[in-house]
Parts: sequence; C-alpha cells; structure tokens
Amino acid sequence: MQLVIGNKNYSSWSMRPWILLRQAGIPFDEVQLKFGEGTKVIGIDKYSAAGKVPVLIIDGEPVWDSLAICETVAEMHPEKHLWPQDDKARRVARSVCAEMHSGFQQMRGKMPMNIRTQYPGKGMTPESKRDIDRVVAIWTECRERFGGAGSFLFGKFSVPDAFFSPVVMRFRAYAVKLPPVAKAYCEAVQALSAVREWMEAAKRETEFVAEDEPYAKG
Ligand SMILES: N[C@@H](CCC(=O)N[C@@H](CS)C(=O)NCC(=O)O)C(=O)O
Repeated sequence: MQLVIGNKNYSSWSMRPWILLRQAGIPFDEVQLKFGEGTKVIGIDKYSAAGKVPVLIIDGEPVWDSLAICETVAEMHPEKHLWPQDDKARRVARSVCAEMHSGFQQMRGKMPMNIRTQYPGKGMTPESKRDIDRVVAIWTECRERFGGAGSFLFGKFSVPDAFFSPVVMRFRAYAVKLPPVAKAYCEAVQALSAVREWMEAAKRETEFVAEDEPYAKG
C-alpha cells in the first residue's frame, strides 16, 4: 500500500490518512509529492486523475479523497476498531467527520495549516470565529458523551481524531484561545506519536508555498 501525500507543513488533507495509518500501526510506503505553481501537486497525474493529494494506492488502484481513504482503511482493518464500536457513538463519529470534511471554509481559508510557523492572532474574523466555536462545541460534546476514560473524542484514538488533527495544528499556529476541554484535547492529539512524527518532518521542510502563506512578510 502506498500513500501519496503533499508537503507535510501545509497539506492538511494529507495529514488525516497518514495519521490514521501511522497511529494504527498499519504499514504503508509514503510517496511525497510537492506543491508547485498555484499549489498544483507536481507528479500527481501518475497516481490519480483527480489531481489532488492524498491518494492511497492499493494493488495499483487509487483510492482518492481523505474520507474515502479513511473509510477504506477502517474497512480493511476491522480488528483495529478505527471507528467507535458503539452504534450511537459511531453515527456521531461519522457525522462529525463529514461535517469537518465539507465545512469550516472560513477557518480553513483564514487559518491555513502551517506547522513550522506561528502567527498568533492572525485569521481571526467573525466568520472564522464562528467555525472555531462550532469545532469547540463538537469536541466538547464528543468528549462529554463518548470520551469516557480516554483522552480522545470517542475515548480511544479513532478516525475523527485523525480528521481533526490538522485543526489542532491550526489552533496551535494561530494561538487560538480555547476552553479547558478543547485545550486538553489539543494536547492529547499533539502527544500522539504519529502527530509528533508528522510535525517533526513538517518542521524540516523548506519549501515555501506562497498561496498557503497569507501572513508571511515580503
Ligand atoms: N476533498 C479532498 C481534498 C484534497 C485537496 O484539496 N488536496 C490539496 C492539497 S492539501 C491538493 O491536492 N491541491 C492540489 C490542487 O488543487 O491542484 C480530500 O479530502 O482528499
């Protein structure tokens, strides 16, 4: 299995399946492509007609889009329980992943993921604040209803934690002030070995992608 990803510093969509696979201990070969002019992914045509990362290649066949990839990985590894086992919890888990997948455009646009740089306070508009408040409400509800004794949204690490890991990176980069439950959740995500590994690799990258750097000087 090969996972095709983009720049670790910037590619929030790539981060989700990479974190899921790595944290679950599922072996894969990483193929890293880099963003070129206008964030086009250089060399992606060889892997997917959709032209975007991430892509998971299984037996030569591409699975594209982070949600499809995470669903596929969970289906291939039922023993890993990558979705919560309880029916009600699993329905909510799927819903919050879908909401994350299709929404939060203002937060995404005003606060692009940038792991190696800190821009405290940047990107905070009334619209991005509304998105942030909704993320915090999701996290609070999941932790209260399904967190139990674990540190993650549904207790133990599952697909939704992989889905929200890029948001944790955004809150860190833009120093978003959070209530205690959300702050503790961000700390738990950042302590995951897979997240630490991704962050360390992102910090070593040197490519500068202007489209993803609205707050860089000069
Ligand atoms: N919905 C897709 C979005 C993927 C996406 O937009 N990826 C960006 C990089 S983070 C990309 O490949 N952009 C290149 C382009 O648009 O040409 C997913 O979940 O995988």
